[in-house]
Amino acid sequence: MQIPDTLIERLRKAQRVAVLTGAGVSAESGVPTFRDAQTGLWARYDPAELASPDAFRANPTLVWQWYAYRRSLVEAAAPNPGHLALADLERRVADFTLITQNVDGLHRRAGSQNVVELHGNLFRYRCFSDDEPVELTTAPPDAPPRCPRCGGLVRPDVVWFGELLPPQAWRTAVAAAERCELFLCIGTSGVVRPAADLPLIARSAGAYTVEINIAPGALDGLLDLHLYAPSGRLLPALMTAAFGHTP
Ligand code: BV8
Repeated sequence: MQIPDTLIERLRKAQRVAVLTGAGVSAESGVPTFRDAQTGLWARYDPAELASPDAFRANPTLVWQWYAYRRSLVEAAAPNPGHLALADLERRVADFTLITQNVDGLHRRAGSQNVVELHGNLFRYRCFSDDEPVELTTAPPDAPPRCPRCGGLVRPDVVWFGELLPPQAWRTAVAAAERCELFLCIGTSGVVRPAADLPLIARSAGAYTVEINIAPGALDGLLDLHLYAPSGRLLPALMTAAFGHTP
């Protein structure tokens, strides 16, 4: 695949890099993307309907089982070469921030250290009533457990539609977008706000912005460069071109 020399040179010289990833970077690990057609018994549900406080209030067992199903998919998955390339890039860049919309934890499993999880994590839990964290050694598959403090329902520690992003995570992400010289936007449809604003914040602050995706989406034409190839192939190729070696 043809990677423009300008990107290779910019990456090789970059001191301040920010990356935003979406579900597309986990696709080659076998984890369905958020807007892939759902399969099996979940085929008839719209993820955006299930990923909401109203859905959990209306049917906590159904929503809990959907997240248990997604945890099982992630537990069966492994980081792919795209995740590994980003962990390698972090070790090579002085000021590197990996911002993810993903809740699957695969960047950390790949070795990324400084990961900003904008939308939470499937493997963390909190009480739906008092909003405090709840430690679970294992998550029961069938129904949400009860909070040991107040007896409220336990929910996954993810950000649902209509909910605020974790304020510290959002501040960290915006600061990284505003100070970086190179912003890579990888594997996201660019439809969910405020995450999708980050590449535009970076560009308006003077960064060179790049989209890596398999198809044009909502960000098409808005960034400096759009490269269309699977991230699990393109990212290792980019690292090899820029640094001559990948793990
Ligand atoms: C907020 C966690 C302030 C849960 C997710 C009305 C009321 C309230 C809010 C709104 C409203 N109208 C609009 C909003 C804002 C709303 C929003 O943006 N809605 C959109 C849909 C219009 N946002 C919010 O609600 C946010 N909060 O605004 O708070 C507020 C509060 C109250 C009132 C007003 C405002 C919270 C958003 C977070 C929602 N939670 N996830 C869970 O995962 O279950 S978002 C969900 O979409 C995903 O989890 C993911 O995080 C996010 C983005 O999806 P992508 O990662 O991009 O995945 P997708 O499947 O879409 O695309 C995959 C891409 O990969 C594709 O482009 C594909 O081509 C590409 N790809 C595939 N394979 C590959 C590849 N690329 C490269 N290589 C490959 N191999």
